Amino acid sequence: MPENDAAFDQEKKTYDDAGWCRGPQLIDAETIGRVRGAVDGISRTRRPEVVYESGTDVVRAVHGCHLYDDTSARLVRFPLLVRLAESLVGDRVYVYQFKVNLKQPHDGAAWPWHQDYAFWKHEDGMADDHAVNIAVLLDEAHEDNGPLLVLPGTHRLGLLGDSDARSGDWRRHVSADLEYTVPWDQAAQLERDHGRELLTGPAGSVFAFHPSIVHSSSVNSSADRRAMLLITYNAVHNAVTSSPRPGFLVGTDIQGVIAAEDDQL
Ligand SMILES: O=C(O)CCC(=O)C(=O)O
Repeated sequence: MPENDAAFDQEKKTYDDAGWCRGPQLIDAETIGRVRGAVDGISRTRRPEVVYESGTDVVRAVHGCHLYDDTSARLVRFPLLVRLAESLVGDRVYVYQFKVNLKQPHDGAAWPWHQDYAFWKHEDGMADDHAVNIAVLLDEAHEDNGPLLVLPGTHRLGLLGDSDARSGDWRRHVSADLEYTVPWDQAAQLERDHGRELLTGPAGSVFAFHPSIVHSSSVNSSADRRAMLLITYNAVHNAVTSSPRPGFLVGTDIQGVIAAEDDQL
């Protein structure tokens, strides 16, 4: 068990109850600037980890950056992020996924209603939803640039929706045409029952959200990019030891991450 559980007591209480929480502090502008620079560089390269909006050359996301980029590799050991993740899952953690969803001005497409754990269970055989998504805003997220929208409390409902139709195509796990979704009418009812929260805030904001929470995000209808970096930390006791999906989508180094001594990138 991590040593510092008590430091995040309030976040853990909110997270257990609502399925999401805000981190206790912002990451400073210089650090965010460095990460943004690294991500911008990666997004200009042609490599399998860079995914485009369907039928365009608009970059939708970059994946697995911690495996080939030093700044991203240091970020996954950032003490605030590792300790928050350890506290929320109650175990040591390793990096299961790393991605940055860029949601470009005007062209950034939506994410339909879904639960992340549906992908991880059905595609990778993850035993339980004992993982956590830590989101770091690299740009401000506001109402018009497609912020993440979560339905509080829905992480306790188990997996919803249909899991029969499997394409075996990992692109359908990262595109606007998602493989496992929660039907819109069911999501609309859940929204009436549970309410909704938009994860908005300045660049440097940190959020955590649960693998089973129902969430979505709309198109970017503004002139402002909305880059959101997501590190999924999985509990070491819940490690996925083999998956048919590429290594940049499913982490294979299942040793627990050791938090850095300080928060210098
Ligand atoms: O970037 C977003 O707005 C949504 C991301 C998301 O839901 C996901 O990556 O599972």
